[in-house]
Amino acid sequence: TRTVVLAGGVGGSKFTLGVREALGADADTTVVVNTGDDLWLSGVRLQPDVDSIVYALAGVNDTQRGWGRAGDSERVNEELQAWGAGWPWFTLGDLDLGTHLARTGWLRDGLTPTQVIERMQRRWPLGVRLLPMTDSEVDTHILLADGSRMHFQEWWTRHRAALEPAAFENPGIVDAVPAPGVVEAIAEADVVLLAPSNPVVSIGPILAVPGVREALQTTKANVVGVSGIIGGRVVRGMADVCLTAIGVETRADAVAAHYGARSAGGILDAWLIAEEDASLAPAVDALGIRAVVAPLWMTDAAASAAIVRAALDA
Ligand code: GDP
Ligand code: FO1
Ligand code: CA
Repeated sequence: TRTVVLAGGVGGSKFTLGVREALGADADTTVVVNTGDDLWLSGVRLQPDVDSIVYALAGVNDTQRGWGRAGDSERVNEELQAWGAGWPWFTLGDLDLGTHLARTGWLRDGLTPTQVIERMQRRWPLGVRLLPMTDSEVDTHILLADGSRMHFQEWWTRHRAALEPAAFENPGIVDAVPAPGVVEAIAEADVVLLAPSNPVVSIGPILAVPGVREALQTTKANVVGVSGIIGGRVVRGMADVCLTAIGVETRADAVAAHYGARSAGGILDAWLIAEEDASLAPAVDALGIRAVVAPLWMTDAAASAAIVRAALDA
C-alpha cells in the first residue's frame, strides 16, 4: 500500500508512529510535513514540525515537553540569553542546536530543505519518507486585531495564543511550489491520511501550497482524516483559538465541514471521529463525508496504530 500522511508536529508525530507501527518500516509511506512553523532565530533555521517528527520516529524526542530532544541541556541557550540573543522565552537546547546548525550549514551550502531532510534520514532511518510541504520559506505570521503582526512562534510560545488573531498568513505561499515528490506521492497513493494535527496552523499551510489541494481532489486514493477534537475539546495545545479565529467551532463535525467533502470540492472522503463524538456522525455523513467512529486517544504507538487501521478500513 502506498500511503501519504499530511502532518504537523506533536499530533503528527504520534500519528506517524502509529502509521509505521501499523504498516511496517518497509512500507511505501510518505509523510508530508508542515513547514509553516519554521523560523530564523540566532542565525539558525528551525523547522519545529520537521524536527518533532524526526526526533519522535528516531526515538530521541522529549515526550514530556512535546518538542526538542530527550535529556537535552541548555548551556548554549544560557549563553545566548546572556548576550541578549534570540528570544528570552524560547529555549534552544544544546542537542537541538546541533540539528539547527547542521541544517543551516547545509542550507548555506546550497541544499534544499528537501535534501536537508533526506540527509537527516541517513543518520536516523525513520521507516517513512519525510518530505517538507515546500522548499520555499513561508513562515506563518499572525495578523492581530490592531493591525500589527508577529511571527507564529512569538504568538504561540510567548503569548500562548492569548492575543486574538485576526488572520493567519504565510507570506509568499501563493508563489510556493510543493516540494519535489509531494504531488507525485499524493497522485500515486492508495490512501491519503490527514493526521489529527492542528487544522489551521499545521494542516492549513500544507493545503495552502498551490497544487496540494488540487492533488488531493484528483487523486484516485481515498482521503481519510482523523479528528484532533475529542468531545468538543482540543486534546493538547491551542488549536481552539486558531479554529475560532477562522470561524470554525471546536467540534469534530465543524472541522470536517471546514475540510469539506471531496464530492463537493473539499478534500475528505472519510473522517474519523472519537467515540465521545459518536452523536456527530450523522452531521458528518450529511456533509457527504463518511463518518467512522473509533477510539482516538493516541496514548502510545499501539493506540495510534489502531487508529491508523480504522482509517485504512474506512
Ligand atoms: P503541533 O504542530 O506540535 O502543534 O502538533 P500538531 O498540529 O501535529 O497536532 C496538534 C493537535 O493534535 C492538537 O490540536 C490536538 O487536537 C491533536 N492531538 C494531540 N493528541 C491527540 C490524541 O491523542 N488524539 C487525537 N485525536 N488528537 C490529538
Ligand atoms: N515551544 C515552547 O513553548 N517553548 C519553547 O521554548 C520552544 C522551543 C522550541 C525549540 C525548537 C523547536 O523545534 C520547538 C520549540 N518549541 C517550543 C515548540 C514549538 O514552538 C511549537 O510548539 C510548535 O512549533 C507548534 O507546532
Ligand atoms: Ca506545528
